[in-house]
Amino acid sequence: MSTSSKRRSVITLLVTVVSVLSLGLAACSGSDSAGTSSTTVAAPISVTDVWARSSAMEAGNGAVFFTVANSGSAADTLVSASVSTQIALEAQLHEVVMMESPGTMAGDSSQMMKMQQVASVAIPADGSVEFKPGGFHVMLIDLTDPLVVGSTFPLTLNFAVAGAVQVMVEVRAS
Ligand SMILES: [Cu+2]
Repeated sequence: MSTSSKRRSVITLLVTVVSVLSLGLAACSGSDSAGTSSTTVAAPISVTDVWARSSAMEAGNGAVFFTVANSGSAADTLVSASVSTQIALEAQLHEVVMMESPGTMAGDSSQMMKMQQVASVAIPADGSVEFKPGGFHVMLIDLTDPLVVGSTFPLTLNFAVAGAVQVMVEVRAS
């Protein structure tokens, strides 16, 4: 008489660390049809998967992400980044840090994400450092024009040992 129907309850988990996943997706979306390579090698330093997104939360600013790999046996240090004033007033090295929210309600252990400028970023020997949402990034201060998805622009990364490495940044939606 009665159909035994199983009721499936779907539990939605709000995962706040999506940045790791989206980075993986970004790495997989290899659309190399444009003919331009965003990979620049200044051995032993290589910079890959260079992309930028404009940030609605930071009006007028943009963020650039990439992976720096060091295949050498000596450590290097990213000391600064620079960009044409046709793109932005200035490029800064930033990191995102988690802070306990000062005004938390009872039982609420919320954390705030805050970004701050860093003087340099160490690139270990035979290792790599990911600049990604929620972590290290290059902040483009006071964009001259909004970053248009699909456009590209050059960015220079200055390393203590490898010197200036110019990369092409591809603007993506996220
Ligand atoms: Cu920033």
